[in-house]
Amino acid sequence: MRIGIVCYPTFGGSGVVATELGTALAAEGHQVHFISYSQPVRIDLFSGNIFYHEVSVSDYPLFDYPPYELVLASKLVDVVKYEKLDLLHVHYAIPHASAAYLAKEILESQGIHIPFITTLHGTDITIVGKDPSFEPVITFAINNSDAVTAVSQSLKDDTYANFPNVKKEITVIPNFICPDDYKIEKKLCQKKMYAPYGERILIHVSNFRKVKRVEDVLRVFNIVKKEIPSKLILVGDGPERANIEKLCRELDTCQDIKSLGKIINPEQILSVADLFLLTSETESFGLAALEAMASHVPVVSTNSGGIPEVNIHGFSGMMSNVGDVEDMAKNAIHILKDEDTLQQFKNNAFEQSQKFDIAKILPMYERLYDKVIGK
Ligand code: GMT
Repeated sequence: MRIGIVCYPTFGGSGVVATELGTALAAEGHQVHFISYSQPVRIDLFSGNIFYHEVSVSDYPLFDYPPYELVLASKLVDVVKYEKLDLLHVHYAIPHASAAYLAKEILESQGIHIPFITTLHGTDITIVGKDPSFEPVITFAINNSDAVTAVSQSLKDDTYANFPNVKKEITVIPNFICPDDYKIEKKLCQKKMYAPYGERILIHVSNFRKVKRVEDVLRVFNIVKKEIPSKLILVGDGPERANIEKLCRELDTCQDIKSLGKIINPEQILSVADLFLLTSETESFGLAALEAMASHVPVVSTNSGGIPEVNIHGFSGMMSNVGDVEDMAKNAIHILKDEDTLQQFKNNAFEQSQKFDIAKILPMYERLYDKVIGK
């Protein structure tokens, strides 16, 4: 099959999922064409079946807001026609779904039929999508997709709740991990570098947006480290970074926190961690938590959105209400307090992550592709 994948190229979860999915499809023998405004960080163009088409946005002075959606639609028309694609799979509704719809209509007028699938990832529905000014376009694009998927049951429910005029059937296809990526050697010397006296290592990976409540990560850590000698590693970057630096000074915890910035493949650093903290206000799935679990790292998280579909309370980690830093710290201390408990949680976290093995998830997408192209 010849598949066009439209995604954001950034470090965010939807771009990672799209990239890993495309890579796995290419390994199965499909021809995969990524279409984005910059090359997605994790794609391997040497693998043979993977192609990349860049959308270049014109900076003509008249455009205060460059018309990305229109340029993307034109690019889709071009790539579908000349690469003879069988279908388009767009990740993140805004503006990818409406651009795909426009491309589909243009191609239809030229006698070319191209079905498109929209995968909803989270903030396109829960945060950005709730802005009423987007509602009619998102509703229309979802209803007119040939198929729609959501990465969790919670996101599917949120879509129907936030967009009452969405009538389209939504299929839940959860996010996944590629287990081979996590078969890496634990480097003891690296662990010692971050925790020279055998302290526990807590970790948080995100894009440091408000929705992640990274300040709660610091507050939880501040309580934990008073009970258990520990260090905190922060991976990622984003708009909240300056506030976080300010807070670590206020709490006087900077000497125990290491900020690593953006890392393309976080598996290596996850492999030295003992506990992952995910304090988000809302999270449609929580791919970062799943990646931690695949690295044998249990998760202390909030219980919002789709997180309970990934993190099982008392098994792979523990959950608390959003903002309840005392409870999250209590849970972290419970998991970290002794070797046996920690080892049990680590084993369970890994076991839970294997439910999301790409080998189980990929066929769900392939079946959907067959269905929309009428195989
Ligand atoms: O987490 C973000 O803010 C980025 C966002 C994205 O689209 O890149 O992540 C969303 O999609 C991920 C992949 O499906 C999910 O694992 C994240 O839970 C989801 N983020 C939110 O819902 C806040």
